[in-house]
Amino acid sequence: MKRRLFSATLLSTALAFGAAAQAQTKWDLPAAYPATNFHTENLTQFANDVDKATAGKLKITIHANASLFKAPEIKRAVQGGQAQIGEILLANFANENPIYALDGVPFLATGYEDSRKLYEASKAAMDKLLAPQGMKMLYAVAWPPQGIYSKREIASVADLRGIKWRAYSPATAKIAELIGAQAVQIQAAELSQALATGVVESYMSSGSTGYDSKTYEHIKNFYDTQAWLPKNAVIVNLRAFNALDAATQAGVLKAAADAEARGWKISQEKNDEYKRLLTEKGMKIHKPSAKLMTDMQQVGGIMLADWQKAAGPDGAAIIEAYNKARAKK
Ligand code: PCA
Repeated sequence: MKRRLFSATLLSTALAFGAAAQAQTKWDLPAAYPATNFHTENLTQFANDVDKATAGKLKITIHANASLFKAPEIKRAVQGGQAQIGEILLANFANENPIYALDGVPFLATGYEDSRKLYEASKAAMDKLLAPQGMKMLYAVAWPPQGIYSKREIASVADLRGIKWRAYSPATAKIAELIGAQAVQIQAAELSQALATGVVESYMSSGSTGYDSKTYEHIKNFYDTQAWLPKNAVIVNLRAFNALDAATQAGVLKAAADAEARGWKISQEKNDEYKRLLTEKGMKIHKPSAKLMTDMQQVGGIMLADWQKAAGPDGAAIIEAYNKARAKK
C-alpha cells in the first residue's frame, strides 16, 4: 500500500514538472494584409522561427488580412492586450504623433538604402513613443516604393483633379487634398471590393498592393514615381513580452532581427518582380513625365515643411541624423 502511494506521488510530481517544462504560451498576431503578401509570409516565417527557437514554448498564430482587427485598430489591440503582438503600418498613426508619418513624406527617402537610413534615424524616437504605451517594436520592413495607379493616363497632377482617390493613411489623404483629388480612406483588405464597385479611380501604393488587390482588373496605368517607402512594424505588448522567460525572449528577439533582415531583402527583390507581374496582367508601367515628377516633388516639399513644423526639435534631430547618414555613403 505504502509503495503504491509513493509511486503515485512520484508520478504526479513528474507530471507537474513535465507540464511546467512544456507550458506553452500562445500569442495572437493580427496583420492587415493577405496571407500571400510578402510581409505576411515573412511573419509566418518569423512565427516558425520563434516556435523552433523556443522548442514550441511560444506559439504565434497569425491572423492575416485584417481578419481579427482592422488595420487602424491593431495598435490599440496590442496596447490593450487583446492581442499580444501585431503588425501595423506606421503611417496609419500619423495623427497620434508626427514621428509615425515620417516614412510617408513623399521624396524624403525614395530608395531602399535611404529608407533604411531614415528608419535607423527614427527608431529610437519610435521606441520612446511606444514604451509609455506599454509596447515595443520588434522589427520593421519597408514596402516597395510608392507609385500612382490611375484609370486615366496622366501627364501632370492637373490630370488627377477631381478624381476618386483611395487613401490608406493621413499622408495619402493629404496628397489628394494638395492635388485636388477626392480622397476616400480604404484599407488594403477592402481595396479589391472598392475597385470593383468603382469607388476608386486612382491611388498611390506599391506594386505589391496593386498585385495583391488585382488592381490590374480595373486600372491599367501605374506611374513609377518611387515617391516613398512606408514601413510595416511588428509591435509587442510589454507585459506579454516580459512574462516570457529569458531564453524565450532571446528567441523572439533573434527571430525578429532575422525577419527584419530578410524582409528588407525580399521587399527589394520583389519590387521589380511585382512590376513584371503587373505588366503580365496587362498593366502599363509608365516612367512618369518630368512635369508629373516636379508636380509631385512640390507636393513632397509642402508635406516635408508641414512635417517639420509638426515634429519640432525631435523631428529636426531625426532629419539631421538622416542627412548625416546619407552624406556618409
Ligand atoms: N501597400 C499598403 C500600404 C503601402 C503599400 O505599399 C496599402 O496600399 O495599403
